[in-house]
Amino acid sequence: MDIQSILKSKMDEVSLSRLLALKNEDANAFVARAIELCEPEKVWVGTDDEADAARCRQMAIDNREELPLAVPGHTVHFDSYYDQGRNPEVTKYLVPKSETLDPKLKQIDRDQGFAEIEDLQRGAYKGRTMLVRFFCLGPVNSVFAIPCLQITDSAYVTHSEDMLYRKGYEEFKRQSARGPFEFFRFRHCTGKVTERMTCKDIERSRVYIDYMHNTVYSVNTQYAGNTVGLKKLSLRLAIRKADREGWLAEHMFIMGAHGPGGRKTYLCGAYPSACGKTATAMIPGETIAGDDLAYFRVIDGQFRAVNIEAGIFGIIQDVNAKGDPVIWDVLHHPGEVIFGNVLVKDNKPYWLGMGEEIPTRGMNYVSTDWTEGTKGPDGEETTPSHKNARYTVRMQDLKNKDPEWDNPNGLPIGGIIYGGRDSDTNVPVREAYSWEHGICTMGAMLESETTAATTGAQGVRKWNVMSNMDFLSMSVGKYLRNNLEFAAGLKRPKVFGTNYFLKKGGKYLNGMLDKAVWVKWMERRIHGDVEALDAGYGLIPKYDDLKRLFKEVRNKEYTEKDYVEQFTVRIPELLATLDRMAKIYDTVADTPKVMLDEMAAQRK
Ligand code: SPV
Ligand code: MN
Repeated sequence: MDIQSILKSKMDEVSLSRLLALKNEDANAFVARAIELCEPEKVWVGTDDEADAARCRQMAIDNREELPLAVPGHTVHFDSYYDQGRNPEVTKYLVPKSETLDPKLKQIDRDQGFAEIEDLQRGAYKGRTMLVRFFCLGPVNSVFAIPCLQITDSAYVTHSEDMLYRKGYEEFKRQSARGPFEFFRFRHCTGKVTERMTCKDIERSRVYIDYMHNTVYSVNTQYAGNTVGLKKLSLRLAIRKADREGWLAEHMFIMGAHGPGGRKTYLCGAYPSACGKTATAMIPGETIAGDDLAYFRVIDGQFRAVNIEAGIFGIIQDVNAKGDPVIWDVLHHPGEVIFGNVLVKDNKPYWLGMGEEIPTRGMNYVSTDWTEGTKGPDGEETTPSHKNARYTVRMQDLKNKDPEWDNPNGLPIGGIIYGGRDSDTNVPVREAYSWEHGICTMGAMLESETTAATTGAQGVRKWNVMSNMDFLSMSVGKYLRNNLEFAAGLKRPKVFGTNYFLKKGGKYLNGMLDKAVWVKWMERRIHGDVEALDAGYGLIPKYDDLKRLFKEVRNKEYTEKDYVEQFTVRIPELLATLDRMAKIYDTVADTPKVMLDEMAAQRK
């Protein structure tokens, strides 16, 4: 059958005319192929109309992918017990025979992988409605904008995208009218489900990335990090596109840090999952422009970044009234919120660290009738809410959103932060001597003790370049070189390293909100308001400045003892880090020379 006939066979007049109005043959072909392969009962095409978003949300409720909660607008979604985080084990790049990909990246021969994914997706939409939606990474009508086509049988996926991204149907049309353009495309199939609407065929879960064709296929998956095309699936494609076009795609938040006299300085921050990234972007008193994904471009000679998302898919554990008042508020008032993998009792969501008593019985990621002590299907201990339980909210609903967060030209960036998680090595905050020093010894040497945000063992120290390691779609060396060379000759942001997780005798040395002080210090440093001490591996704050800032920001006495405990330069541990990194970069085929030089200088 030709493409038009395939489309006509499953679409009503409205959907067909919506798709054809785009005048994009590439899009038509991608939709037709999904119909042929996945065999949906029918196909529905959405536009930017709010009614279409509402329809997807209602569909998610009608098919029980989401259950309504007591507060109007709130729903809960459960993922399979085995699909509670990104799954690097089954996420692979499809590599054509003509290319060699860095062996550090999970990969499979393109022909073999493509055949496998087609097999797994064949007939996967039988008896279901195939949803076709258009969204946009970055603001529409902007140099940053990348239109995206999402195909899925999960209304929850499209509902999440409606909350997390800008609509892209009109943008798609606009760009189609100008001639051929690149768009990202995603084909997701939930696969077989249990009566709880959670994935059954976990053994056959796959996420395959075809970067040669700007396409990602995902099957037998439902956790948003594995299914929502525009989130981490798109990041892998964007890193490639950025490489071709001379910009950067980063796993970073963007925040406005407020200084004296009404001054505001934008900071970006890369932190591995569950290392305080969203919490930093949400620091009370500052403004948030984005919490997860940023694209960098040089515009009019300025280093600028944009939040390519329009919402937050945040970790809910430890969100409480005291530490995160803004999110707490959104999570307790009528309005659209999706809770993921929390505990539900009497239609009310509960999670670990919420600062309230949590029921010992309820519905959660393990069972519809979970009780304390219930073991998981794998015999493991379970918790009332999963450690990677999440909330999905819109930027527009946040009281502390930066007024400029949606600026189509992005925001000028004054500082970049690389934040790891270690209990015994790095000081809470330090500043790089130069862009190169920061990229190499803070970004490229970023390590973190693993958390629940990805499947696998927790608490293991893991190397995570710029916190982007899971999403690198090219060699580590090339990615580093792109960062090193970006905005050369221009005024670049200052680079900082943070660590909120130093411990002594098993206890954290810093309070949850001490990060507010480090942010103020970085803001002051960017403008040269305060001096710093040379710690040999970067510049660290002077005691008097911190004492004053702790008083100002936290109304807290900061003693010399606190300072000495936190800012002691731990030379044996730092040398051990360099030893680990020397070993790692020895195995990177294309380590830039600058990286080796910076490591040697650091050791000295
Ligand atoms: C993260 O874990 O970094 C997230 C959530 O932002 S996920 O979509 O799983 O990547
Ligand atoms: Mn993330």
